[in-house]
Amino acid sequence: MEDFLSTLRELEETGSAAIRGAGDPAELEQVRVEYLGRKARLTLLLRSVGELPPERRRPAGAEANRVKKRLLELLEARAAELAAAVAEGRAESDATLPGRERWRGARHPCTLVTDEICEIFKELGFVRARGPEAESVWYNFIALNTPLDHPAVDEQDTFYLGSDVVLRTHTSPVQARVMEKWPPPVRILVPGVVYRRDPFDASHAPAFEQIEGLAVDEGISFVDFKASINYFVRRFFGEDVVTRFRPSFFPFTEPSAEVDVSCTICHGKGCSACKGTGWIEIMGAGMVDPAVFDNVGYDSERYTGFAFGMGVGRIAMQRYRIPDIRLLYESDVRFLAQFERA
Ligand code: 2U9
Repeated sequence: MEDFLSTLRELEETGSAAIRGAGDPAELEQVRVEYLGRKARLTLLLRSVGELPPERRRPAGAEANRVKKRLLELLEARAAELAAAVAEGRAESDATLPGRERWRGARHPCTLVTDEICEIFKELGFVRARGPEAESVWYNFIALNTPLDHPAVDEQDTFYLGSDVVLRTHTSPVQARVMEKWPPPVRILVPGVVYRRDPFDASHAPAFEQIEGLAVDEGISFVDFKASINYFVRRFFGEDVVTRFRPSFFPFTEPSAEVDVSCTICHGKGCSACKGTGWIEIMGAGMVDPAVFDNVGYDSERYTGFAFGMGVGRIAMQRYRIPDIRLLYESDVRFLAQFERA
């Protein structure tokens, strides 16, 4: 009996020390097999209780079961400790394994671009404005010097929610609403989703994000317009990037321009990204047409201003070399996590 009890004590001591000393789950499993496995000394000892003299069986069996229960409890506690250490990355690890990446969130590439553009124009005194996506025909077209028989309406005469309510085809109605409500000077940026009856293909989406800007004051000239756009281009694309203004037409600006920047990939030499031209179109812009000022109640003899508009998705595609605009709207979480640096 003494032998039996002293062996039990020894197993309890060495077993609990081995459990405490196990450094990882695999080591702990070895200890479990050694002390509590089918061929472990404790297991054999328990099995041999029946061979003891009858009066010793009950106390010997009780003690052996106590030791077994204690070792099992210690084992369970140590397993939980080791699992927590692995989860927290504290466990001694195999140095050849790749590191565990931290779970990290990210902004959508369109949000990143919108925020960055707003930050740059903030330095020039612009604030963000917002307005409704369901818009009246007046604000979406007519106030912006685009009567309904104007050819520009055809390509934007799109999603009607009623005879006078259209899903806005640009964010420009917000500028008209702001001017109606507030006297000059005004410097606003208007980001937001707009809707057009476009196909959903590699370079078009029927709902897409735009950002537009408007500055109105006494004495704003074409020089202020070009200088402001140049400032933005150099801050956004890089100091060495060159801007080109090409004459164009929009109903709400006169004169109007398409703004190109020298290709950021080939630096103007010509490559597949710029289709060999050395230039990439980034926005439309111009001096606000006086007729628009008249429509919103601004004195068009006294005030002048400039306006511009960009497709945020297109800018994001260039910045991050995204080949297909649909990737921006499919919300594949593996794609979305890639663009924001920690
Ligand atoms: C007011 C007066 C003028 C906003 C402007 C553009 C030129 C333009 C397009 C760029 C790509 C839309 O997303 S896009 O398809 N926009 O080319 N937008 S000037 O001019 C305004 C706006 C409001 C009251």
